[in-house]
Amino acid sequence: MPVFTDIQNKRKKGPLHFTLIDPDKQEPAEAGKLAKMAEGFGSDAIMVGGSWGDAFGNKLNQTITEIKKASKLPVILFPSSAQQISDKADAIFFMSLLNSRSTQYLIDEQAKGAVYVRKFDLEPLSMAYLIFESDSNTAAGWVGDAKPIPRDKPEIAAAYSLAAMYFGMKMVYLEGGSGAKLSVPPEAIGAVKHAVGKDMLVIVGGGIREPEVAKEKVRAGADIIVTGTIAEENRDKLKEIIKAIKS
Ligand code: 1GP
Repeated sequence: MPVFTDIQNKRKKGPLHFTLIDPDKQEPAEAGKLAKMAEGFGSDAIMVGGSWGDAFGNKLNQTITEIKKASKLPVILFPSSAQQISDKADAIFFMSLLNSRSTQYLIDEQAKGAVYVRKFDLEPLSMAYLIFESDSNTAAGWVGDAKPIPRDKPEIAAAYSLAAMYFGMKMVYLEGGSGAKLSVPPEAIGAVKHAVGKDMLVIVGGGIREPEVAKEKVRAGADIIVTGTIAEENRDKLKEIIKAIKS
């Protein structure tokens, strides 16, 4: 079954949780263990990527291979450049950082990567990526040359999401930045969901460390919650977060 169909089917039953694994943060075997644990806790997919460090080539391939050995969950690439494409994955977030100031992250890396998406027969999941203002500039914001969405301007997030919908994108990822102290505000999530309705899946990630915070994002309108750092820091917390999203 195509990964997008699987996601849509699962979403009909309730909000989803995706686990982000950065190949730079652990050895491939450990990534496999992490994926198995997340699957056991009820996570719905594994995203693989990172905006900084060793997240491409052999390390990327071996990490995905170990994840696939350890779990049955779909593996979706979450690339920060055309270098982060692997034939071992099932699908790829084919994403454009819509609030980047650089054509590199709007379309140039995508053009380079498109050739490999076809060659490797990866399923492209068309997605808008929006980076929010946080307590400090995050790695994703710095690398992606983003003009962060102001936290107190939900209407700007809604307008970009609407534009993405008119471009035909199927998902919008509201990014607080990995490890950020401040996550995406519920007002922005609500404004985006109100703008795009059922035509787009709203994904929210970055700085989510507590079950109540994850639940607050779901109540605001998030279809999918992404966590990365918490699985490295506190595995019990990951279990509680997934439980809160699904309850
Ligand atoms: C980063 O949104 C993801 O792209 C996950 O962030 O590592 O803070 O959970 P965390």
